[in-house]
Amino acid sequence: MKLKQKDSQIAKLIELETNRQKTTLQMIPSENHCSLAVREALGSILTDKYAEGYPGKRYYGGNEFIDKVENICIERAKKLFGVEHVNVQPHSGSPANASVYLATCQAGDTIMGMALPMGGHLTHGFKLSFSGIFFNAISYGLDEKTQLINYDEVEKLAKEHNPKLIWVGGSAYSRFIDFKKMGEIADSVGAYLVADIAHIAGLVAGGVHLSPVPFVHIVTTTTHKTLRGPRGGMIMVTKKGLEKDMDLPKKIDRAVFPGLQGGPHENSISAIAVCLKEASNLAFKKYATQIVKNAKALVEELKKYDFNIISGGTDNHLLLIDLRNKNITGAEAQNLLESVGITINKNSIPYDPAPPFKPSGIRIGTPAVTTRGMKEKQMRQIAGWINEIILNPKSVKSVRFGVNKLCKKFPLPK
Ligand code: DSN
Repeated sequence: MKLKQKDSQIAKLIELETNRQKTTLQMIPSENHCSLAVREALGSILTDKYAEGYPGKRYYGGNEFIDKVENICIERAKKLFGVEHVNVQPHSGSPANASVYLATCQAGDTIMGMALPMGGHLTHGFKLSFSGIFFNAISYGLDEKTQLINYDEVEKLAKEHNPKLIWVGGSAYSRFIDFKKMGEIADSVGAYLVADIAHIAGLVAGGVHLSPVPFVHIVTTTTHKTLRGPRGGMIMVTKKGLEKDMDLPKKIDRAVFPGLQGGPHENSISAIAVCLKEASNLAFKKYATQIVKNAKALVEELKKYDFNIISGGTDNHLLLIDLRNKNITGAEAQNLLESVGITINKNSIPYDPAPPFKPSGIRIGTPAVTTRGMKEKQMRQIAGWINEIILNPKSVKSVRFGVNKLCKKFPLPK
């Protein structure tokens, strides 16, 4: 109400975006709908407070309650993921990963990560990211035939290049990750192993994906994807991490502040605390289980329409489709699907012959539609619409009508 009076232009755009989210299906795998409780904490007066430093050791006065909030958030994260130390201050995933580099590496060191076009992340050594600019980044990829991580190649590259740090995790990898195998490889060359679980954090918390915690030294994550919190990031140190380097918690904390960031966003941290509480409930386990069931149902139905699913399936919340047999680019499919209210994103496929801006694939995820309460039946319906609109772009009106009806039946969470 206040916003409408003070800034009608922004109020109107927020209203339009709210309506867009209500009336369309959000199927970008890295997106979700957080609860009103999370949003209430995020929009709270905590946004006004400076709190550089850490609980009990701040550079500003007036942090009596802020300290409690941050400590609760840390304790909830430690318990949920079973780790020894957590920093909840990174503003998001990239700053979390940058802080890990700052804590463990020197500029020029060799690092290894999954290549971006194979499903990795920008910060795992991509040439245009700080991680590829300041470090000697070696990329590993997927097996061309199976489209799965090629652990033999990872091992060979690790032995050849002796990296200081190895990343495991990605943004477009739909299969289980063998953290144990990665742990053995990293140990054999004495490297830090860091699991970036931004995409699967909610699945790990919900017990439907193997936790990396016993096998890696550090875990980073965002908090707004499958974990269903506000935008934010966390860095966790495991028992194995402490065994490798007792000072790792101190190094991580110093890297985040004052190394990389100034004041933490305590409103976000309070909202992360709320989401961590939600994620420790039984209902969240059911939610995580349903995300995966829905992704699998989508895969099975799309296969019936002859869609070519990368690696033949999914074990998590996302699927990647190679559209080359459908004679349509990822960009064209993204636009077409958007016109009927299905929001997905174009994506490179492994060994993609097409350029990244016009890739051959699309990436689809089920976290947000599962939050709305949709199940396998609705996934089959959505797969049918995806097929229909790609086969016959003239069917926009009828498909849009169906999507609208479905959205009304499954409103956004309260
Ligand atoms: N941008 C995120 C994603 O969409 O997967 C990764 O950071």
